Amino acid sequence: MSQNIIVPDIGDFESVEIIEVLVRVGDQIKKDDPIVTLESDKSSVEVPSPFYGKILEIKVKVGDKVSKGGLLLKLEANSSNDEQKKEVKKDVAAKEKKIVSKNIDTIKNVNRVIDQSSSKDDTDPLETKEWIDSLNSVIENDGPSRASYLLNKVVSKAYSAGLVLPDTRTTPYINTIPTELEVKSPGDQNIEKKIRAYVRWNAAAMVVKANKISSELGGHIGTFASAATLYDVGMNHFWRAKNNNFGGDLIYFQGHSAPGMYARAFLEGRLSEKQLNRFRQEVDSGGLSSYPHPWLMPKFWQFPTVSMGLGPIMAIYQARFLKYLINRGLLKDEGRKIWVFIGDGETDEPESLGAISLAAREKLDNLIFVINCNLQRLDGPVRGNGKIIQELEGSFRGAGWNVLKVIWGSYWDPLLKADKTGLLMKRMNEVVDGEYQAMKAKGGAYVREKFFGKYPELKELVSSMTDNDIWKLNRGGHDPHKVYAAYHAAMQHQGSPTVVIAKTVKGYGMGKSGESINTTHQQKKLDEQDLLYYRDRFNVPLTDEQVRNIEYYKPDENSEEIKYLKERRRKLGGFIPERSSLAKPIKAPPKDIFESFMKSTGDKEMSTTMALVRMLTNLLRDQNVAPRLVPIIPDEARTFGMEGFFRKIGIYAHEGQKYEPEDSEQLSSYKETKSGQVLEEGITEAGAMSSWIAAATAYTNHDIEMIPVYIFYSMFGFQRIGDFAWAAGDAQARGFLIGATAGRTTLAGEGLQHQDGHSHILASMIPNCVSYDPTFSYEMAVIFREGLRRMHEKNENVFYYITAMNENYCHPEKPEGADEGILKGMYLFKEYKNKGKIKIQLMGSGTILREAIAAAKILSEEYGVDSDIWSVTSFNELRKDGMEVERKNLLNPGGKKEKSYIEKCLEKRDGPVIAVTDYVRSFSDQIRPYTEKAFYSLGTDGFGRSDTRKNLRRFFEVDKEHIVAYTLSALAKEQLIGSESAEKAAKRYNIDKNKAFPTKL
Ligand SMILES: Cc1ncc(C[n+]2csc(CCOP(=O)(O)OP(=O)(O)O)c2C)c(N)n1
Ligand SMILES: [Mg+2]
Repeated sequence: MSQNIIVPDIGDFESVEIIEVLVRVGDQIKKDDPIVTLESDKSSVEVPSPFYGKILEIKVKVGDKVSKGGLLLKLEANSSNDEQKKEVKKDVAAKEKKIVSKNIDTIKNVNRVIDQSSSKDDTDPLETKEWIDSLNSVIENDGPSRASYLLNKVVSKAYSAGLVLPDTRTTPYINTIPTELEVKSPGDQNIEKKIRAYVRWNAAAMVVKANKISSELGGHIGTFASAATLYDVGMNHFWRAKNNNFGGDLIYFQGHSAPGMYARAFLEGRLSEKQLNRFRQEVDSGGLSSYPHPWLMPKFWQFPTVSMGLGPIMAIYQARFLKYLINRGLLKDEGRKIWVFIGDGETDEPESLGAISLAAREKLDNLIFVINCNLQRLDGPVRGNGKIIQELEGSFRGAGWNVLKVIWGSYWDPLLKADKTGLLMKRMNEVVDGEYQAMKAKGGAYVREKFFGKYPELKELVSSMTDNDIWKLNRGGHDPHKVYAAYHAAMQHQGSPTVVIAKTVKGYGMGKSGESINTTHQQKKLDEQDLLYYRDRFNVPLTDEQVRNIEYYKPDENSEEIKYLKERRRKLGGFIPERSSLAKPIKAPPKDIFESFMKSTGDKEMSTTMALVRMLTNLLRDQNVAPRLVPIIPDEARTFGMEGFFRKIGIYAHEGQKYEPEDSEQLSSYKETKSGQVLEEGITEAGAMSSWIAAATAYTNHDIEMIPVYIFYSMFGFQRIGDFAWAAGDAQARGFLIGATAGRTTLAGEGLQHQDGHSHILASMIPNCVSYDPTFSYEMAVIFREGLRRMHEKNENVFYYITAMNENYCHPEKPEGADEGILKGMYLFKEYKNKGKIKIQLMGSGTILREAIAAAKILSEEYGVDSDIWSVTSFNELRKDGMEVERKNLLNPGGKKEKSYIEKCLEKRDGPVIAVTDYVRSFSDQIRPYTEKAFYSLGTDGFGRSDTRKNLRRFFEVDKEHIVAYTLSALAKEQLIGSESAEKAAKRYNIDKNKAFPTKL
């Protein structure tokens, strides 16, 4: 049966041009195969076939303009359309499949309800008791589920009766898992205790030793001392390493607890004593990084976390990206987990908690946060007047996380059991963190007096205990049993992310030198007495002499401790942390994908953003590259003309699409799907960047090479997420960052806070970031192609920052032989050499190169000044080359001088340089030292403002008229011409000499 294929609903557009016909008569096509590409003045979009079949007749050609309903082609629909029907059915079935939340009912952990001590509001205590008794009886006789049901019913009734109910974001200040429900650790506690002691000792010794060499080296003891048990239980029982059979759990270590990881690796035989002795001495190779830095220890560290707040958000998006890879069918679901260690002070960073709602929304049950609540940060208490654990519980519960509080250690269990009135729990609730901190600094007698002493009944409760017994009442985060039980529960939990909030003591075991005192964080030097105390505190088998020499302790290879430790890791698949990559390079896409961009666009105007989107669309047709592309957009796809991607490759949504989108009839309909490829992040540059980093490091963390392309307003890029970009460099990310709507005057109407004139300067500071400001689509194509080659075919650890503009203009054909220059940073675009004797070297980048080109014409035709016009695709790359060559020459004063690329380009060229960009002058000024020519730069220094492009370029003095006038003036200054032409030009173009410098306006 013959079918007509017509132009579907393309939104508000009429008469849209066909720029590609992707099929031929006789082709057998499948449903959704693209048949033509349409392009409006802002975006291009492919039209997919609604049917399976053979093409009978094509009714359109490239260049035709079409509107909704226009006939595109005729097709002989074949029987495969039955398959199509099947697919539809499958879709519907998938949508209808109910998502069963396996959320563990937290109520079921409650097995006993304690009547709080009587309050003045309790007008009838007997009645209160009856309520509590009946609840207890339901729990005992009918189980927690029934009790929970009844309570929910009562609560609903209370709400509908208009009662004000208590805030239930937080639970009492006790462990979430009751003692009776704790799963016991299968480990040998004695051996584990010894191992932990050695790790603690070696970590502290390493820091102290380094500071004997020089106190400049620094380091931290107190943080790891507080977290040692939290790490140790994970290392011995939970964290599975990457190996041939398993992808590996990913652990984000708290940055300044790094000494503990080195100390364990030393016991494991992975680091030598010599290496420990080189802690924080990295200049000559073989030293250990202060913190987790994959750039410096590429076989060890995976995640740069020490800039606080970045770890938590990067990990959330990592967990989300892992699910994305699984849902897209690129990775097996092996139940891998992402563990994240965070300090309680670190939760103050907006990035730390900023994305926790996303984690719950996306049901990231592969994510486990462990917050080490030692109640202190660097200067003092985290919440002296409150309780950080309760505050965090409220935030995480509110966001929909599974919260497991590990507050009290086992020594408290009998006391809590004996607390029949609930008074102990009441006291635990009322003490603030400042007091809890002071108690751990001041000893058992102080705790008896200040904590238990407040109520006679509590004083009585501990009357048979010595001060030492009271001192031993431990915190949950130091109790391996409690930590094990919480981690076990976290591993089992499904349907939402888990946070383990553990209470610890900062500087645990350090005694007077730094246990729970405000200066603990800074403690990096322990004197002899402190070290002896530390050794005794953890029973490290070293003699006094060995302690004085600050020797490390490592038992014999055949000792039970070393055998145990290695066996545990063997069982868990290998060592952690360890960084490696088994990813295969991506096969190069065919040349013709980029070929069309090398030709002139004729009269057709387009922006470099459109060119890039077209390039990506072409790449999505290549079977090797297509699945690996990860377009990442923070709610700006329509701004960048990328809405065509929605329908074509889908927006990733772990639950698919539960609704019929408003625009479902349209070609660029908002299509969310479980296997979607686009990461549509919403308005979060930090989140989008975290996704980009996860994708850009997938080659190591998931052994699969991905090509992330994150496109954003260039002003909200490096300026906004600069620290993430730095971390990405450290993590050896590979991918594309696209600063769109770039340039101070190009994004005309948007004004001061949108117009970017400095992102390239920021990008230039990251050593492995390669950046370009191309003008023409062939430049964009050459650069993008080379980026793919270097990063994803040759596996070079660099990442690309490319600015793209929204200004539409015609693009010329690529000049012969320009490729090398495009990539190195500059090439000769055009020469004027027939008019005058005077010459200038005119340089420009981005859209402002076009002003320079126009200025060159005026200079030649009207002033008899010839020019060489250079398209400078990257002042940043030119500077890198200039610096390197200059250094080499300085190091070889007697040797043959090498020439920088800039020198080579300019050596046979006359006249001063005029460089002009849509960025601050320091962008082009970067290359000033590498040429002996007189150098003048024009740029857009100052605050942007909204106006037309023309007016803005006049304001910032980068339009063709100013370029002409300034050039003539520069030539006069160089005594190549008289000053009259410059004066005349200024008058002619109405240049106001009295206008203030734009930075002052
Ligand atoms: C973004 C950032 N700001 C400041 C610091 C400096 N700094 C390092 S550790 C620290 C205190 C950390 O306190 P907390 O998070 O509670 O960790 P703890 O050491 O107590 O486990 C500070 C302020 C940093 N590393 N990163
Ligand atoms: Mg802390």
